[in-house]
This record gives sequence, C-alpha cells and structure tokens, in this order.
Amino acid sequence: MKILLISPERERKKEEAFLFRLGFLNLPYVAAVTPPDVEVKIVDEAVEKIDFDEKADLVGLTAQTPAAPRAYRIAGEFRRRGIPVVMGGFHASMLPEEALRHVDGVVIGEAEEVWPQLIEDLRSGQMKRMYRGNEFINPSALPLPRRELLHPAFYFPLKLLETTRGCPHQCDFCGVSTFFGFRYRNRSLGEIDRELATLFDKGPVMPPLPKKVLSLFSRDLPYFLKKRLLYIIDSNVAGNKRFTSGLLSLLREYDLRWYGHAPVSIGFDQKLLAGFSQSGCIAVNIGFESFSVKNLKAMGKGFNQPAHYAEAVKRIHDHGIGIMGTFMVGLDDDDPGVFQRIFDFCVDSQMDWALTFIMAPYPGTESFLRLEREGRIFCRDWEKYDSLNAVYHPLRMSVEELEKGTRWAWKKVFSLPSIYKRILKRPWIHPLFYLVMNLQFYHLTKKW
Ligand code: B12
Ligand code: SF4
Repeated sequence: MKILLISPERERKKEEAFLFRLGFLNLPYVAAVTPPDVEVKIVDEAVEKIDFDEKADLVGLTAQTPAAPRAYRIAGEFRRRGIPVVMGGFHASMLPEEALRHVDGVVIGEAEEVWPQLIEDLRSGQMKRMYRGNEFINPSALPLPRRELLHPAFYFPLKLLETTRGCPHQCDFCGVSTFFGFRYRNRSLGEIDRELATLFDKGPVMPPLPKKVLSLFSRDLPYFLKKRLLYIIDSNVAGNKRFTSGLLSLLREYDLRWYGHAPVSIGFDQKLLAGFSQSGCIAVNIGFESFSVKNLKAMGKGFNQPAHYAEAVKRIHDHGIGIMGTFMVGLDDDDPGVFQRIFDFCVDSQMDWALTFIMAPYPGTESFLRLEREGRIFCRDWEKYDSLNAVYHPLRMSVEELEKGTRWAWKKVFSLPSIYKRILKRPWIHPLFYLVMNLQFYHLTKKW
C-alpha cells in the first residue's frame, strides 16, 4: 500500500513568496504513525510539482485555511482518477462538513490516535467519512516525526521541534486551545532529548576561540555554518516554568541557536530570561497584537499590558535576546493611526523584526462567530484569509485603508533606514541573524 501526504500551496503572487522555506512537522508526524508496511511519500507543493498520475492507494491532505481551496482542487484531481482522499489539519477540523464536500474522509484534531484505524478501515474497504480521537494524546508517547521524508535541499536548515501542545488561554482569533486543549501538555524531557540527539551533536559548536577572533557581529556564524538552528514551534515556550527550566538545561547541552514563542510577560522574569540567554535563545516571538487595552480585552488577551511593552522589550534586549514581534490591525478600536504607532514603536524600541497582520477570523474561532453575528464578514474566499487581505468590515476605517495601511507598515518596517536603526545601531543583538531575516522581507516588500 502507498500513501501520498500532500501539503498544498495556495497560488501566491510572485511578490508574496518568501526566499526561505521552512520545513514542517504535521505530515512527518502523520507519517510516523502510519503502519510500517505502508509506503509513505510527502509532497510539498511549495517546492515541487504534484504528479497527479502517481499511483497511490490514498492521498492525505493537510491545510491551514488559506490553502484549503487549493487542497480541494487537488482532491478533485485525485478523486477523478479514482484515488480516495482524506484531509486533516486546522481547516478541515473546524469545517468538516465543508471539507467532506470535496474529500472522502476527514480527520478531526490530532492524527495520532485515529490514523492507524483509518488505514485499517481503508484496507478492509470500510473507511468512514469522519475520524475523531476520543481524547488528546499523551505527547510523551509521540513517535519521532519522520523528517527524513522532507527533502533537506528544499528548506532553510532550521530544525523544527515541538515540546508541548495546547494553551490555557482563549484569544478570540485563535483556534489552538479548542484544537489542542486548554492546557499545556508537555513531552517528557527524555523524549525531547532523544529527538534532539537525532538532529544535533551534543557539546560545543566549536572549541572556544579568543573573543577577538569572532566579533560580536559574526559570533552566530558557526551556528549557521554548522546548521545548529532550532525553532520551537510551541504556542508558549515559557508556559510551564518547571518544564521550561528543564528544557533550557537540555538545550544548553546541545549548544544551539534557537527561537520560540513567548508572552510579553517573559520580559519581567529575570531568571527565565537568563536561562533563555544561556541556552542560546536568539529570539522570542511575541504577539503584542495591539496598543489598545480595549482591543486586548475584547480579544481575550487582557494579560498583555501595552504600558509595559517598551520596558519588556528593553529587558529582553538587555539579556542579548532579540524580539520577533507580531501586531494585529483592523480591530474594533483601531483608527488609521494604528500603522504609524506600530512603526514608531518598532523603531523606537529597536524591535529586531516585526510583522503586522490584518486580523483574520478563522472558522471555528470566537472572532469568526462574532463578526458573522454582526454581519461584517464580506469575503468567504478562504485564500484571502491570509492577514494581508481584509475579509470583514473594520469599524473605524475603510477596508481599503486597512489593506493599504498594512502594506505600508510592512514596507516601512523593512525599509533600509528602519533596518539600519533597528539592527545596525548598537547595541547589537545577533545582528547577522536579524540582518538576514530583515533583508529577506526588504526584498519581499520592495516589490509592493
Ligand atoms: C509553527 C506555526 C507556523 C509557522 C510554520 C512553520 C512550518 N512550516 O510548520 C509559521 C510561522 C511560518 C506559520 C505561518 C502561518 N500560520 Co501558523 N502556526 C504555527 C503553529 C504555532 C504550530 C503549527 C504546528 O506545526 N503544529 C504542530 C503540528 C504537529 O500540529 P498540526 O499542524 O495541527 O498537525 C496535527 C493535526 O492538525 C493533524 N493533521 C494535520 N494535517 C493533517 C493531515 C492529515 C492527512 C491528517 C490525517 C492529519 C493531519 O495531525 C497532526 C498531528 O497531530 C500553529 C499553532 C499551533 N500551536 O498549532 C499556528 C497555526 C497553525 N498557524 C496559523 C496560521 C493562520 C498561519 C498563517 C496563515 C498566518 C498568516 N497569516 O500568514 C501562516 C501560513 C503559513 C503557510 N503554511 O502558508 C493558524 C491556522 C488557523 C487555520 N484555521 O488555518 C494556527 C493554528 C495559529 C492560530 N493562531 O490559530 N505558522
Ligand atoms: S494566541 Fe497564543 S495565547 Fe492566545 S489562545 Fe492562541 S496560542 Fe494561546
């Protein structure tokens, strides 16, 4: 038996394509729970063409909302050739009835419990339309994702790692807690160590050299050259302090450069920041979202306090850690001045990298239900749910102002004068890494 697992790519305009492509973990995790006698191939449409005539017994599609229409078109091609298609991931889990109009079966939620059963049913000709696990899986029992099925030549050499699933919060624009549960479920440190050992050698990246040999500017270079780069994709790497402290000790043993997501409040936890810094943390990805307390309260993210943003950024920087900030616009308290406020904050605080997203009300989230009730959603083309297009009527500006303002913010943040002020002026914080990151987006946005 042969299964094709496909990650569809929505057709992007050339000027929206990124230079660096990251690998992913979802399909490698699905592959890992596929019975060993089944041949599995992963196809990433972002980097390779799909051969619709390839012989297979089953096609498994994944898709976040913006890629769902493309996934449905791919499903149509395979089904026309008589190959059954199933779909999993966030979009199909939130809208299974919609997905079932295009595919033969849907896996709702995590794949690990139900995927082997689905294959068993397919073998006996009794595949059902819907599969849903009885409970959230114990992440310590996860097999290692089959990364070897992704061709390394296609991707930026940054390894992805998942150490927890779930989140206890419920921000109205986010489906993570509904999907993965309202608490952090962490893997055991032993399992994480076992996985890290398949990705990196333990011990120092190179013998210690006199400081002069590697200036502060190029100190990260050996990590790039030796590909000791890690992205921890968890919703919050600092969610469970005891677990995080163990994880940081483990990361220290590997001598890496890593980054992950954390809340603003991490800026006020000196002990944790010191641990992050000593373990090679190069960046924390922080969802600042808004400077309006009203917006933050309305979205269920009242734990973010804008009055403390600047101080938090400073304290994180003082530990030599950079910040990848994300901001959300188009919220009910946003007037057209919001874009300038974001840009000014990024430059004034020397934010190392920052993206401004139009709030996208993804199906299955509170924000979708609310805007739907209020009759404000005017676009149901899921491909446009990419945070650069507006899909609902904002309250305090027009749709055009929102879309233009967002692109203006990207262009300004990644303009050369802004990159100079944020990255190249001292104090330097991993300048090589952030120069590369920023220039990629300068290159992307200069065509807009
Ligand atoms: C890391 C991450 C990213 C990284 C991606 C890195 C990478 N290449 O993987 C970056 C920062 C680039 C990113 C970008 C985006 N992301 Co993102 N991202 C995440 C994050 C934090 C983790 C994703 C992950 O890998 N999880 C671990 C894997 C194992 O879980 P999983 O993907 O859900 O897969 C499991 C199940 O869904 C299921 N499954 C999945 N696929 C399939 C397929 C089959 C056949 C089966 C049977 C089962 C199955 O089984 C898997 C194992 O249990 C999630 C939030 C979260 N905590 O999950 C958001 C999340 C997935 N992202 C989201 C969004 C919206 C985006 C963007 C569209 C944002 C934007 N506006 O540009 C882009 C799209 C990128 C793209 N692919 O084109 C949303 C998706 C919502 C939705 N309805 O689609 C999420 C849920 C965040 C949120 N706040 O709601 N993202
Ligand atoms: S946005 Fe972050 S903190 Fe809020 S529910 Fe989603 S994962 Fe949790």
